[in-house]
Amino acid sequence: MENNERRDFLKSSLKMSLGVAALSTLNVIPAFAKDLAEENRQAFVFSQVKLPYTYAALEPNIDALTMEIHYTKHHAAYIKNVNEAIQAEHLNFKDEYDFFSKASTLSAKARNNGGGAWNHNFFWESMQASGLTAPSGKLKAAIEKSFQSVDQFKEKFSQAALTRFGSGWAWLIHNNGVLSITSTANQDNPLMDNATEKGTPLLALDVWEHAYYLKYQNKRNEYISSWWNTVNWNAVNKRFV
Ligand code: MN3
Repeated sequence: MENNERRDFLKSSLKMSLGVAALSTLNVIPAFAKDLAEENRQAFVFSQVKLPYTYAALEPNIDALTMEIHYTKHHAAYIKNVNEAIQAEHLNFKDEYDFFSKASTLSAKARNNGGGAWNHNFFWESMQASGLTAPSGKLKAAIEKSFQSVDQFKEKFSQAALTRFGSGWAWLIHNNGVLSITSTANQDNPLMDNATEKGTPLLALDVWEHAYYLKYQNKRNEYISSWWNTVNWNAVNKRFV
């Protein structure tokens, strides 16, 4: 080894050993690893809730085959696709509220599938096989204040669901305790920053044809009136805090 080579070798060996020593004794984490740790800690992904009843539990209002296809095919696909988008696009949100508050910045894939993922979780948990059959307490009072009566509220909500053109959702929402009814197209929801009417969702109805066509075909009105028999009013009461 010539002198110059030997000097370079010693220099680089010294650098390497100093580097390793610094890492091991001072617990210094390289910047790239720190960024990665930060990303892993914060990355939010959607998950599918366990269906709180069997596929047949909502019969005859919603048939078992529709429930099974809706949950295992449609909803599962939204979950898979939004999580693919989150990974591919390096999206880094704290939670679903953070995700939807930036909906206007999202790709169509992230926005549509994120909406589909969240809306269906909310929808499954808005229904029940048996239990409380009407709103009560604070929610009942707020409904009567905004819509005069529970019946009038149901009528207005049904109209919003019936008149939503094409595919979408009807919603009962509140803003600081004040209730209103709105509807959204596609898989949009009232948590999105660019929603026509924003608010905290209390109740949702899926009026995509996949939600009712096997049993009701083109009779969306019959689906809507039967669906009221499945509403989990205890869950809706609890959401209104
Ligand atoms: Mn659906």
